[in-house]
Amino acid sequence: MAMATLKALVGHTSYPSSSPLTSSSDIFTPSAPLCVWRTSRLIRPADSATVCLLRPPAPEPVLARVALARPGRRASVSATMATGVKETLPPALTSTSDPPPVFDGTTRLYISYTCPFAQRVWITRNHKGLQDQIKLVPIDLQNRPAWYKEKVYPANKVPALEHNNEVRGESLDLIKYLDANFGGPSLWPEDPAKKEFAEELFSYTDTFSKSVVSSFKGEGDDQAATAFDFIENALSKFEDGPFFLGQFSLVDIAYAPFIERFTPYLQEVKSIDITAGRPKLATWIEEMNKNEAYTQTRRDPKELVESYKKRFAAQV
Ligand SMILES: N[C@@H](CCC(=O)N[C@@H](CS)C(=O)NCC(=O)O)C(=O)O
Repeated sequence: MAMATLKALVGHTSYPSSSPLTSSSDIFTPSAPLCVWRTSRLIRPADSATVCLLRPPAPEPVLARVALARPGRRASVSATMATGVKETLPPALTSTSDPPPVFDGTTRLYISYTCPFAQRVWITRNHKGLQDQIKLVPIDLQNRPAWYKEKVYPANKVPALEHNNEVRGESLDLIKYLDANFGGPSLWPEDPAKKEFAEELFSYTDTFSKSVVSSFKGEGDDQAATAFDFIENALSKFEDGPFFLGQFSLVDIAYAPFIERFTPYLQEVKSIDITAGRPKLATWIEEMNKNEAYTQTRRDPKELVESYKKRFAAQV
């Protein structure tokens, strides 16, 4: 069961990617306080990064359809929308790209195709069927356009959401914001016990990531094991479904991009199968991999492993 789960995770062949003509990065940082940029004023500044994972240029995905991949032209890739319709993903904007017409009334989600924090908001947008209402604006973080910091989001990070003449940041705040302010299926529970648990699990996300990343840095595997045991226990709390709160919710979205990255790296570099002895986690991964809103945002696990290896392998 555990190996089958891992194969399911590693064996899929179609991933979105940033433009093969550009490079991108992903950087892990803990959550910072809510940032809202109201056309000209930053209300609360974002925190600085403490743990970073810098990704090298993404290789072309195995089955991504690449259009216009000629010198001087930008490439775009396709992904299946939650509705079953293919969404053409725009190329990542670079230092030479013109800015979009910011504050023209369009709702824009600024992401990096490789950023796990941005991926949370991207999944939420997809799951709620907001592809037409929220335009994706991918940014190449390694070759970032200056206008992004100057005109869009002074914290200069992704994700950021431009909506109603404001730009908001912070992935966990943003997924709640999307859920509360846009249509589509609700992803936050009504039940008070589930609500309380959802908040608890939101608060644990940074501890989870830091604990696992500490094992990548050669600080021992105990903390990582404890973190995955916490997840297994959390998945056991509600019996009415395979997800953290029973039914699929923002909590699953908050964890998925990180578990997606940690699973293949731990397997390949440390021969640790995180699902061994954790049947709930194995089932959760299987269920997540059936969710199109998520799978269209997923990265190639080989690429994830390579990028982590570059950063951490020497320290293991
Ligand atoms: N706490 C933030 C973290 C966002 C974050 O660190 N994003 C990274 C990319 S994965 C970023 O934009 N880094 C650019 C930088 O720090 O300059 C969130 O949850 O949204």
